Amino acid sequence: MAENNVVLLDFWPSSYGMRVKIALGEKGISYECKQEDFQAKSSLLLETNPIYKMIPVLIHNGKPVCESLNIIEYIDEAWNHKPSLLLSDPYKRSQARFWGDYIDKNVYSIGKKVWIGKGKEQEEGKKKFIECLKTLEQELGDKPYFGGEEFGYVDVALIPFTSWFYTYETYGKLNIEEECPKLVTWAKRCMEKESVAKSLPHPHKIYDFAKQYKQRHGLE
Ligand SMILES: N[C@@H](CCC(=O)N[C@@H](CS)C(=O)NCC(=O)O)C(=O)O
Repeated sequence: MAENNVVLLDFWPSSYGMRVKIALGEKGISYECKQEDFQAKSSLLLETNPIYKMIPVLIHNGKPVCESLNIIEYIDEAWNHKPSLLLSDPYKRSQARFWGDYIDKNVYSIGKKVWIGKGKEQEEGKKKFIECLKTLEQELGDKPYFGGEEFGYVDVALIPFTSWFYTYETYGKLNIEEECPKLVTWAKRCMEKESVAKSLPHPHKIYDFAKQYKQRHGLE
């Protein structure tokens, strides 16, 4: 399919937006990235994602695609040259979607309790967050990537959250590498890929953002 016009509506600290940038990078697709201001959402965002009014939105030749995991699948199918992000085997595809869904149901919501929560809520969040990472680490096992030998869908889904690890560690007084060494090794392996390195902001930049967010919302 012709590349033509590809626009990404994004907000730079968003792990969901990072997923789309990685997928586009893996396929070598050039695109225009437009940053959104959530206090004054653009008419383009409201028109292209009228249901959720959230980023990321991928606009391909004027047609919007919403929801980051759905966008990754769209990119993989619309630009169906290698590398493939989802494997062709139906069972392996279903497993990858299962883990993508697990990440979506757990990592952000539990992680938020670690960097924003206080007292008991934060302590419970920390425990659950490490449990969640350990579950993912177990699924990774001794494979280089979640799908096996090649970087793919589940890696794209999870790796952006590692740019927030420094923030979780700092606010939650955690040491993720001590708790989940294999997962951290996997993250370092993923960071060797240009598509990932170019799409993830520096963890200190994310921390500064988180700090300002907390100050703005009276959460410090
Ligand atoms: N399930 C969505 C989540 C996207 C999401 O949470 N986007 C946030 C930024 S991280 C957003 O646009 N928030 C704007 C708002 O809540 O008004 C996806 O995977 O794309």
